[in-house]
Amino acid sequence: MSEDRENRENRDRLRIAVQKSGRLSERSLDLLRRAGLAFRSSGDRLFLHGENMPVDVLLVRDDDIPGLLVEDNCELGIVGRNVLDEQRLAAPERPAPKELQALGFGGCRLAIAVPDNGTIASIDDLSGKRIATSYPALLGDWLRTRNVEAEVVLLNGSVEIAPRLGKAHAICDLVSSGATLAANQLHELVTVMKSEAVVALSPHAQSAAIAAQIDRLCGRIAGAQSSDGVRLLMLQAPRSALPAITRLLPSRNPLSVLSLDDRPDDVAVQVLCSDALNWQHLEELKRLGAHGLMVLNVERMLA
Ligand code: PRT
Ligand code: ZN
Repeated sequence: MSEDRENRENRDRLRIAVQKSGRLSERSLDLLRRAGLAFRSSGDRLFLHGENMPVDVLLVRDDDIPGLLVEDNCELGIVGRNVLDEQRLAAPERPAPKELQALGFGGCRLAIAVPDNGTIASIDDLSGKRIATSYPALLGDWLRTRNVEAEVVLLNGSVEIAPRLGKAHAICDLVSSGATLAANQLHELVTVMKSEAVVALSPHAQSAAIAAQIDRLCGRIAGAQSSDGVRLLMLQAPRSALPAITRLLPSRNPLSVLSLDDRPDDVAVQVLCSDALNWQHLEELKRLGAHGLMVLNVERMLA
C-alpha cells in the first residue's frame, strides 16, 4: 500500500477545503464558525486546525478545490458551482465531486454578453462568432446543446475587454451586479448557468468515522445556513397600527403580538425577517407610531 493511501486510510480527521483569499473566503469560514467549529491557524496560514471537532480546514485557491476532492486530499470543499461544473465537464473521464448543498452566498450567473449597439441580438446571431471566456467547458457544452456553432476563445482574465481588443465578438463571464458589463459597454444576451457557493463532496468512499463527521458537519452547516440573513425585529407600537405595520414589513412570517401590562393600547411585536429589512423600513415603522425598534441577528434555528 502506498504511503499516501495508508495516510489517507488512517486519517480520522475530516478535511474541508475553502478559498484562501477571495470572494468566498470570509463567508465560508464564517459558516464553519457558525456550524460550531473553532479553529487555530497554522504558522503558514494554509491550514486551520479544528480545536473542538476532528475537522481541519485547508486554505487554497478556489480552482484547486475540485482537484483536491478528486485526489482525495480532502473530503469536503466550499466552492462556486461554476468552478465545480467547469472542471467536471472539462475532464469527464475523472470521478466527479458531488454537489451536496447550495449555500446561498457567492451568487452570480455565467452569462453571454455582447457589445451595446452591436449586431448580435439573439442566440442565433452567435453562429460563426468568437466568444471569449474562462469557462470553455461550460460554454462549449451550452453551445453544443443549443446547436450554436461559435468559436470559444480561452482567456484567463479581463475577459470583458476582449471585444474592444478585437479578440472576440462576445464574452461569457460571471456577472453579479452587472456593473462590470455596463462599464465595458456590454449587456447580457443569455444566462448559461446560475451559480452560488456549494458544499462539494469527494467522489471517494470514506471510512465510517469520516462519513459520520461529514454527516455531522453538513447537518450543522444546514442548520447555520437556515438562520443566515434572518433577523428578529422587535418593536412596540399602538395596537391600531398593526395592520399598517404588517403591510409594510418585508416578511410573510406571522407577528408575535404581546400585550403590555401598563399600556393597554400598545403592544410589543416580534417577527422574523430577512436581511431585506433596511433602515428605510425602520423609519417608516417609526412614522406609523412604532418605537423601541430593535433588529437582532439570529444565530441558530431549530424548527
Ligand atoms: O485566487 P482564487 O483563484 O482563489 O480566486 P478567483 O479570483 O478565481 O475567484 P474570486 O474570489 O473572484 O471568485 C470566487 C467565486 O465567487 C467565483 O468562482 C464565483 O463562484 C463567485 N462569484 C460571485 C464571482 C462573482 N460573484 C463575480 N462577480 N466571481 C467573480 N465575479 C467577477 C466576474 O468575473 C466579473 O469580473 O466580478 C465581475 C463581475 O461583477 P459585477 O458585480 O460587476 O457584475
Ligand atoms: Zn480562481
